[in-house]
Amino acid sequence: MQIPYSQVTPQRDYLELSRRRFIFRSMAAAAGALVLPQLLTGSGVKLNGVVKSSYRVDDKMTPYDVVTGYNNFYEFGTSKDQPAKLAQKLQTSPWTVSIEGEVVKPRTLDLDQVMKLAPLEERVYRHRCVEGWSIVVPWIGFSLSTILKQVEPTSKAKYVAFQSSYDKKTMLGSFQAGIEFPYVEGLRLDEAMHPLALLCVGLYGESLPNQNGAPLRLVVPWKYGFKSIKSVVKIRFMEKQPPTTWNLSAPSEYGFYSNVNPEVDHPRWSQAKERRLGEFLKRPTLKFNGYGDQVATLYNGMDLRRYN
Ligand SMILES: Nc1nc2c(c(=O)[nH]1)N[C@H]1C(S)=C(S)[C@@H](COP(=O)(O)O)O[C@H]1N2
Ligand SMILES: [Mo]
Repeated sequence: MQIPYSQVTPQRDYLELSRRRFIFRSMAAAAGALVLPQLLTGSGVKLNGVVKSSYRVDDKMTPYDVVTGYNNFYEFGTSKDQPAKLAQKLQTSPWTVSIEGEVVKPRTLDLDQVMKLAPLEERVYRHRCVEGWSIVVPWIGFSLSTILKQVEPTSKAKYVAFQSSYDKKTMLGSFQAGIEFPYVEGLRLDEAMHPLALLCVGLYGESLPNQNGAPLRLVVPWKYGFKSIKSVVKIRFMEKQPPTTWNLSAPSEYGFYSNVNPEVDHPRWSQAKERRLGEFLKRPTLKFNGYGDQVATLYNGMDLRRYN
């Protein structure tokens, strides 16, 4: 067993967390080697060689138990506490992701190949959900552009579409969830190539827990949370703007771009403020979730009310 963790973590919360989990795992180990592999399947495997990125906000990080216990993952339930339990059914190994469409060299990579594409970085990002809550998470991964460059997009490629895994035996049906499956998302090519767009394989020093989108997800920190698609199996370069799940389900409420914007209200509620999970008072929402210095130029000349 690889404990204790880790060189990647000075923060006090973080050390307390690893201490508690060390005790838990030692107890689990004592309870018998047969139990342990199950406990470690799909989540909780320490990631080695993670380097700290300079992409980190100073905000206090949201505790691990909140990040992994309050989730949107409609395939495994429409309430926030269900994915932590029900996503344990997600089979994360073997896992492959295929990259196709308007490309010179389509490829299918397994998870080991993905993990070897670039050094893993820890990036502490703000994450804003359209429903008004936000969290701060030490994600692990590398820029999405790294994997996109593997296949040589053609000159026709203008957008990138993403698709989540779907297995009707272990996940909700579309009717129960109220949205169509498989979950799909998309970015314009320049958004997808922006260094802040993260291909994410872990959080808090470890591989992604299933409920957070194991084994591979996007994190697009300047957009509302639903753009950060989980458990990705397919990436497709396209000439036309691809459909996206929440836009298909309620086009008047969720646009393709969905940049965090306190000035543009959701038709049924204001987007001006947010509640950081764990805090009592609401705080003002920042345009582009605070990443405007880095991403605003992507949208020069665009009316962000129209392209919301
Ligand atoms: N496949 C899939 N991806 C998804 C979702 C989902 O229901 N299914 N929910 C989205 C929403 S609305 C949010 S806020 C984030 C939540 O990520 P987290 O649970 O890691 O905080 O995942 C996004 N990605
Ligand atoms: Mo969300």
